[in-house]
Amino acid sequence: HWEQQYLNLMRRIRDEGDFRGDRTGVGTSSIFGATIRCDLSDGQMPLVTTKRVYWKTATREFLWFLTGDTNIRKLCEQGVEIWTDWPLDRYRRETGEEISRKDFSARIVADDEFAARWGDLGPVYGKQWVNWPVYEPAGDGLFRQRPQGINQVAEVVHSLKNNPGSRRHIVEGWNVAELDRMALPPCHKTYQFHVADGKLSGLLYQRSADLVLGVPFNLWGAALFIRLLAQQCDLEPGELVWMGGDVHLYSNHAEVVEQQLQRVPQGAPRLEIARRPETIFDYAIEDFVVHDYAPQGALTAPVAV
Ligand code: DHF
Ligand code: TMP
Repeated sequence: HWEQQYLNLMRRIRDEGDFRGDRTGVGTSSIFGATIRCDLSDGQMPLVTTKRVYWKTATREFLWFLTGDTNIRKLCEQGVEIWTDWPLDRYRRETGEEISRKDFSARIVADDEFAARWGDLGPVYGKQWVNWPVYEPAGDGLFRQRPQGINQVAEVVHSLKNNPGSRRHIVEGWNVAELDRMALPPCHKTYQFHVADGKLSGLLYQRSADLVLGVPFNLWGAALFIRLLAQQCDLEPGELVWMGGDVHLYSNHAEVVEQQLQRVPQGAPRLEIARRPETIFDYAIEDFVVHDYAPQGALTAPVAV
């Protein structure tokens, strides 16, 4: 079962991980290279049951990626604060102002100019997924940016429908030329899809994985991606293969890790998609219903910025 694989990985990193001070200064135990396989048949989803995971928040984040937006404003408007800490950190560093996260988020929502100035994460996931920039020769050795970039998601829908056997169904976030303008270089950087026997499977390669906080969201997002593509392309959901590069546990999550490792996965949550919109870009949060989700108690952990 996929959640047992998740917990086994957690235990292995706790017991055998290599300790290092990391970029954030918090410190992690880490291993390199791991896989989790999740069966998506019959509506099953990799939704962690050994603690409460806010699947609606993760879904709102995913739908936000599909709009191509990279400003946190639309997330804050919906009460989604999972990206607020990075713009907030920059604001505090550059202005020296002591503002609470709540006040910062409220100001992002209320003030257009403030949101434009401080709310953008740079050309992160959404931008690269649906509007990867393209430069073409403009003569005189100059280059000009095409008004519309490449929509990798639309292209994958097209290739899954018209050439399902292809080995090139890929959505890539790692735009080397733009990494330095991103608040964080993409963690869930590469998605590949595969069709066999009428079933759509997907593989996510995640270069860096916060196993406690990020991965439950990333598993959900990747599975959701497969479900949306499958619905749009008249395929059945197959399997999600998650692959992590540097998979780690932050030192300040040790207590939560101990608690979670004492728990046993319970039940098999299923996702129902209530409507089939015209395109993959037309889903709304109301279209998603989760059945049989009775998570164990919430476990909260601080996020390393
Ligand atoms: N940095 C680090 N150090 N770890 C991350 O997982 C991470 N994830 C990012 C951006 N930077 C990151 C984007 N995704 C949470 C979950 C996912 C996420 C960012 C944050 C999080 O804090 N989850 C809490 C609260 C959820 C909520 O606010 O609803 C959780 O308990 O799941
Ligand atoms: P890094 O860029 O130094 O690798 O730091 C990014 C941290 O955020 C790292 O702990 C991995 C974590 N992360 C996830 O696990 N999932 C995500 O979706 C994101 C954005 C970050």
